[in-house]
Amino acid sequence: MAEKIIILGSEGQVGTDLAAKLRSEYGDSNVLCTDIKHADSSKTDLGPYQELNVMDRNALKDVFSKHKPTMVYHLAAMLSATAEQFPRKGWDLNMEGMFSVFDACLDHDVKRVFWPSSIAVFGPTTPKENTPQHCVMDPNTIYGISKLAGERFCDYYFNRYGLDVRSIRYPGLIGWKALPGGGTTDYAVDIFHKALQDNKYTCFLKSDTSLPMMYMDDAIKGTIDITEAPAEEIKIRSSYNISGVSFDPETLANAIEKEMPGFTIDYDIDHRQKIADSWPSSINDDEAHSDWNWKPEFDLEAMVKEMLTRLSQ
Ligand code: AKB
Repeated sequence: MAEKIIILGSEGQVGTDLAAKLRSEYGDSNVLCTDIKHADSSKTDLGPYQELNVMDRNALKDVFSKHKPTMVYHLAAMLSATAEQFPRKGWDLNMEGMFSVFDACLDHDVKRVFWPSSIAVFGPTTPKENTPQHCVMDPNTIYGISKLAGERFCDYYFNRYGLDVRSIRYPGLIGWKALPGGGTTDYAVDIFHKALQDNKYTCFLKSDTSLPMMYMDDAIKGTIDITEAPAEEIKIRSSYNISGVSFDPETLANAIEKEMPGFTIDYDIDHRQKIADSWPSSINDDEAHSDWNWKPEFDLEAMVKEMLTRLSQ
């Protein structure tokens, strides 16, 4: 049977790249993109699109009844920095959105669901370097708390109701097709835009704040690979650590400067520093390697070259 896919939150940073990749693999008409945002014809001309709020259970029911998805990618969420400004709204969207989507999947016999977690599930007393899959997790942001609770519900829905949820803990994601919105790692995308516009960048994190990051192509590959892997390979039913590259703003700025001589960075630290300080600086992803063959392709140099080339086109 042909796969029918629904992406919830398709207008976001991950959704934009994921939609393009899934449509090229499965055909435009087999991938329905949905988002709370109104999309203009530059998006709706690319394939089926529907405005949809994931918290609206009746609307979800209508869309699922009509399109009969076999796979669902649920990406709609509020990221770390915005959720700290609106904690209650962040919690409601991230949790209630997840429940309404998981329940709709159960009601409509959806074969598989992808739900993204984040490195934000870790906290200040988590081992910072090479953070293992299983360790102390004490997130102190509302986003991290909602993601850790969400992971427990992935495991619960799988064991209690048999819902085949797949999940990975995204690090900061760096891509050129869409801007991130409201995250702590957003500087690592913004810096490329400002480098090309002004040849300088003012960073809101300290120069030596090392965080786990990943080029978007690797993240999309990981997302699709885990969702399509045979069920017996998925041994962790909460969420998998995955790792790409780890770097701090100064190292990234140096790598950009190599490609764009004269590029400079300065620093104006804000509230996001506190969030970054509570997260790991690098991630151990041995379980993802051995269970479903995860392997990233982009290192820092390749990513910088690709970002600058794509954005200047
Ligand atoms: C954020 O910064 O909030 C996200 C994330 C690491 O999940 N990019």
